[in-house]
Amino acid sequence: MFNKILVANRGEIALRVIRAAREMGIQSVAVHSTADSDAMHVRMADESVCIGPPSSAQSYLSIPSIIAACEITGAEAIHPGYGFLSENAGFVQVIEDHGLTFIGPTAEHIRIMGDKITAKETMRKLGVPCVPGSEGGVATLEEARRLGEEIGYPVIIKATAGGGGKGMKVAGTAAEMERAFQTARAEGKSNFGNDEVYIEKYLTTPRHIEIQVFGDGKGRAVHLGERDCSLQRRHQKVFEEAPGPAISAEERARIGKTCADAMADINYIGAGTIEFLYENGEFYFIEMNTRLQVEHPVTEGIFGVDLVREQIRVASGLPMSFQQEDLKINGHAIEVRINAEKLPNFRPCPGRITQYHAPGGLGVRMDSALYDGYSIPPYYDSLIGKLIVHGRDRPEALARLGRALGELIVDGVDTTVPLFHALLGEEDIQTGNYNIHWLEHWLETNLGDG
Ligand code: MV4
Repeated sequence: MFNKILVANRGEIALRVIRAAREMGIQSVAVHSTADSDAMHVRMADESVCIGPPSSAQSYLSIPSIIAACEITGAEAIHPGYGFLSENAGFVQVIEDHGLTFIGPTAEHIRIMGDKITAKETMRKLGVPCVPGSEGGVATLEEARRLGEEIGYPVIIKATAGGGGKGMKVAGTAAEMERAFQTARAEGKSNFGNDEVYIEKYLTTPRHIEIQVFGDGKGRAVHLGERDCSLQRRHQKVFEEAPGPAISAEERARIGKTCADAMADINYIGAGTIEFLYENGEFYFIEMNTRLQVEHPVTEGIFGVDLVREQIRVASGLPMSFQQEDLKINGHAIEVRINAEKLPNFRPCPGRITQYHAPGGLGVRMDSALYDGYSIPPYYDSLIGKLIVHGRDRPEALARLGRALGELIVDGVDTTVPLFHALLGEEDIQTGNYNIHWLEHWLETNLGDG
């Protein structure tokens, strides 16, 4: 096992990794920008290194600075958290070239899943059900038109390098194909330097269901069920739960085994998430994320396992501490993302926290790097906390969420907390009756957002 690891991230996820390391008797090194000298992750780590000015490009994304911080402190491994360098195959390569260990998947797996055409082709060959569509890339408008007729409208054109909804255009009819095809290509080129696109049947009212997988890199892999992350605004998740309210135990076991077997086949190592659209009882693969996700705590809640601890274990060469038979779901968990944003337009709202009080009690987990008097810098993501509740069943978790939100105090900045109070009053939220379009529709109707 490692003696010391470096955490190449900030905020709540940096604390999450430092906490796992401490429980394992591993020393932690924080890195930070000059804007984060007073940040909680710097205070909580055993050591810290300033790696650059405020801009992410010159600090949390600066590979040479992070490698230098490892060399200065003697850290043997790097945990990337989520975002920043977590899915950067070149970073993994540099880490290995310096004799260090990346706590995450191989550069090759990151590369395969980072290109969506390659990811889909790989998953299809592994027996994972995919959205009907083109086999590989579509190079010409003529081919796109032919496929539109073959698949049947509506179709969606996606940039292979796309992300966050960029480089994705729906063509509802043949008449809309030219514009959708050219726009998706142009967005792929300008945002990701890659104009390759592919085409899929457009599913009109699916849920976003993602399967948590975990591998040891040696041909063993398990699944930890699904999360329903359908409640999103502009491709940002705001509310996530596990298990999914629409997924049966039989469906879970079946798609879960398909995913676990696929990961075993490719010797996947560490945590991964296989994203599906779910409609009319069918799962359709769309993408795989080769990292620990923001919403991993809901899975930890219902399975009672520490995913970061497992990541560190397998990265050091140890086996996973559980097998599939050991993984049993207990109750229900819900996460809400608390952002420093002003409603109704979700405008980022950095500033000084004059008072912070975290909720507590049975079944309540608050992952946050806030403290009284902390100033949220304007340079980074507006996520300031995640409130995760666990109950014996979904109604109990919902009631607990309402109770915990009532205890939470974040003064000095606007937050998304009022949104969650309002959502808890909605019958569709109470019954789990929602899909990927529900929240945007609700926001438009109730806040005039959009
Ligand atoms: C789709 C889709 C419908 N049909 N693919 C959005 C971002 C990217 N991760 C995939 N996305 C979608 N792909 C097909 N074939 C609808 C979406 C989509 C979406 C997916 C998940 C959660 C929220 C969403 C909001 C709008 C569109």
